[in-house]
Amino acid sequence: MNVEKKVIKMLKLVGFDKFGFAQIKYFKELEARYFEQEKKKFKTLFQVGNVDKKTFKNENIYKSAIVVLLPYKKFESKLNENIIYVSSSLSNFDYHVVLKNKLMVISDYLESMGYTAKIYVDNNELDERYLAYKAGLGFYGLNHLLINEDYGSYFFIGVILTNAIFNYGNPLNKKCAMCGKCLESCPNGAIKKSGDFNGNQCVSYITQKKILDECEKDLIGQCIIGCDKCMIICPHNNFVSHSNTSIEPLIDIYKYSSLSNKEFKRKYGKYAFSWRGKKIFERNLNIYKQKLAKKQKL
Ligand code: B12
Repeated sequence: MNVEKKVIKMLKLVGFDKFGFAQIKYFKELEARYFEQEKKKFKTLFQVGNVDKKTFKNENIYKSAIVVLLPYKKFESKLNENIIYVSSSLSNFDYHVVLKNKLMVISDYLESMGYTAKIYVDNNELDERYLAYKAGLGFYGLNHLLINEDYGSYFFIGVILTNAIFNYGNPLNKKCAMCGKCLESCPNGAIKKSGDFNGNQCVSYITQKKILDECEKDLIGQCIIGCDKCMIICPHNNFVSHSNTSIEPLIDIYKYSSLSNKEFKRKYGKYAFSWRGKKIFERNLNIYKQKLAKKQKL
């Protein structure tokens, strides 16, 4: 069995239904897009790594990216306003841990055959969406999320860079419907008609930022960490199933009392939303609480 067949067998064994292979080479088209993004000052503090790293300009170790998708469910709250919640993407067990554990099996396997293998999940210098796009796993939405035909945009991406060589996928011949619903639903104008996306205006970013100005505080709502508005409204997600599995992180703001760092970690540490820590969680909760109190007084 060749390496590709062996890797595919392992990927299926650890439970991945959607995966693909992208060739690592100098991604010139991506470079132009990043220069444009930097010029427009749309870059957030969460974006790490320089353009040369993202575009593999001087790459000489890795030949391929193995890209996997991990689906999750839609959580659309119809709860009373005393309850706060977090984005669907952050309300389940931490996907960084889930993906890394599964990918470790594959990287160990590659290394046992003498190949190099390095795992990447989320906060790193790669442009994971672009690698998934190149592997043929999805197309870009106007909201900049990658959309897969079966998962919609409700999935996380994990990557292994390796020097093994595979048969590579191709970008899909499919496009976003461009209905503009995501643009209309965006609370702060992050999604632009031009196809640009200003991460600094994205409410998901604002909920996770350390320091907020008064205008940004105004944007904190009932979903206190992350934002799903441009996903919930997207017609490419109409078929994605709902979940009420995020029961535990739903919190009654009048029953919640401040936790110590240790208690917060013990109670919520396994959920993805806890990565920004107790301070930001409680800050946002208090902003929303004050807003609600004001509204209820009127
Ligand atoms: C920084 C970051 C953020 C920032 C900034 C996002 C942004 N768009 O700028 C903030 C905090 C706002 C954020 C929010 C979210 N994020 Co985030 N984020 C990241 C991270 C760590 C880096 C992304 C980055 O550098 N963005 C910079 C911008 C410029 O990238 P971009 O918008 O994709 O556009 C670039 C290219 O992809 C390309 N491009 C864009 N459009 C097109 C079109 C074509 C045709 C081509 C060829 C190329 C192309 O050009 C652009 C360069 O200028 C990645 C993980 C990773 N390492 O990749 C996760 C990641 C992108 N995030 C993810 C998720 C789940 C989210 C949220 C849904 C979470 C939430 N519910 O709150 C939101 C969605 C916001 C949105 N609409 O994009 C997933 C995306 C999964 C998916 N299906 O697309 C990722 C991949 C994490 C993961 N491993 O699963 N995120």
